[in-house]
Amino acid sequence: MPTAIVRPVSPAIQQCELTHLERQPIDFSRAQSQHASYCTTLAANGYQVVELAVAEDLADSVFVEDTALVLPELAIITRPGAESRRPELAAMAGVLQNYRQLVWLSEPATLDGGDVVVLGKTIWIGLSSRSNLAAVEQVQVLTKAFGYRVQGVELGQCLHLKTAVCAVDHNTVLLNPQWVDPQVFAEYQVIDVDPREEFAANVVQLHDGRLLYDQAYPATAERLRQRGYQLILLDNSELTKAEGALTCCSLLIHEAER
Ligand code: CIR
Repeated sequence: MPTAIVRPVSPAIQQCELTHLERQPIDFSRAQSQHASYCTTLAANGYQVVELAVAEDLADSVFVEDTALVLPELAIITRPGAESRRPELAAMAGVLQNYRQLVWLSEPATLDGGDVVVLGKTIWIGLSSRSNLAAVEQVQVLTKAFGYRVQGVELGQCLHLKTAVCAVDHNTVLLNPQWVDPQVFAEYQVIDVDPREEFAANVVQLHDGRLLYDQAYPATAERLRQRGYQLILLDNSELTKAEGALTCCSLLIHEAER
């Protein structure tokens, strides 16, 4: 059974890190209920949902994706670019060691999991304000024996690579050409987001090929449906204000690459 590791929204969420957005009030109880729906949806679609303990003082701890990169062969515990987020790692490592052999990045590497897109044996890493070339080099060394190629990707004015581009199947990406050069992904099929929906590239690929998608982007949702993808829509309005998208809120462990 595939596994989804999640963590409750911290009561400190209002003090989250923000890079490209202005701070807005976040409705905590609404954020909790939207996150609960996210977890219930994963459970209803075949995932064993494993919840880490709430971290009262770690504002961004709901965004578990940033703390690790899980591959079929091993898991890499990241070194998040924002120092405030490094205390999030211990709880994730404690659970992830039950599923994978763990390895750790070290200084000077910084990496947020939101900057990582894996397509087959290629690991794309966004060179964002959070993730650097030293991380590209370390991930390459750690994964070389398993046949991975690791590539850095220049990014425009967005937080993470997964804000700009996500895989929707093993050979297709959904991409915002304002933030990432489509030529970089020329070896894949590319679907552009609707230009009115700049944050619409973030999408969670479920184990059965369906996609968890944010209901705030109906025009891009329609593009995906027309290409034959089945979507499950969710409301993520509150965590969007914390610069978090749907992929950020889980770390999915699939037994084999699709
Ligand atoms: C941060 O700036 O670190 C959080 N407020 C948002 C992190 C979102 N994570 C993700 O996109 N993977």
